[in-house]
Amino acid sequence: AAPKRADPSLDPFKQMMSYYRCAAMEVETKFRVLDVQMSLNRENNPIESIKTRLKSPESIFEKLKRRDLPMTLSAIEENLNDIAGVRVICSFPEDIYLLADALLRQDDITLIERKDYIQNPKPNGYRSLHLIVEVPIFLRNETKRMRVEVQLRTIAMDFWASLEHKLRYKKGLEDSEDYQEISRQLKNCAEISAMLDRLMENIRGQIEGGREL
Ligand code: 0O2
Repeated sequence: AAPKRADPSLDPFKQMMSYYRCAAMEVETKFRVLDVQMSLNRENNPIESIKTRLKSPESIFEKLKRRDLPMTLSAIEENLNDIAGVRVICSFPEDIYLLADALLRQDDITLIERKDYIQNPKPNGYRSLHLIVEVPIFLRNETKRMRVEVQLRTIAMDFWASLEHKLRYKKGLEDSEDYQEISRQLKNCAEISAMLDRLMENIRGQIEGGREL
């Protein structure tokens, strides 16, 4: 007789990853709903785009190893908060805080951690608002609460972070003698992009009712 094919839904790792995928979908939908509602009483919608991703198995195992954690599902669920990631790209910095507050006010969302790298940028210049939230997913026979990492950024913050990420992973950059100079230039670009955000927000303030921010 032909060997029985394993049922993929019984693979516990795959099952856990599917729960994280569902949790990211729930959070993405919440932002899409807020985007529609917030665009009703103004000219533009606050969200430019949303990118959802699941951490790859390789990155998960590498992170467990780096932190000296056991390779178990419970170690993943208890310690890694960024298996499911939702990145929300906004038009203006003030929209970031409006969206974050609106999400956190929802009854089924629990805030686990908030890191404001906009008020307090990282030493290299990185800016974004990070939230770790727990959201319920409603399965056939149970409800599970899953953690999702939300990163809220403006287009300018995302532009800088994407290019910095690409450059950081260039082979041997950290060992090169130009590293300090390159880091200084990248930080300078981060400051210029922060200024662009402020200037654009001011223009929007002038257009929408003459309020200067
Ligand atoms: P990827 O490939 O985007 O997933 P932890 O996540 O717990 O290991 P920490 O410091 O608590 O570490 O997390 P933090 O500071 O909240 O940042 C995690 C994520 O934010 C990163 O995920 C990046 O996506 C983004 N990030 C943080 N700092 C930088 C930075 O300096 N430059 C860029 N481009 N992105 C940054 P990963 O897993 O590193 O990467």
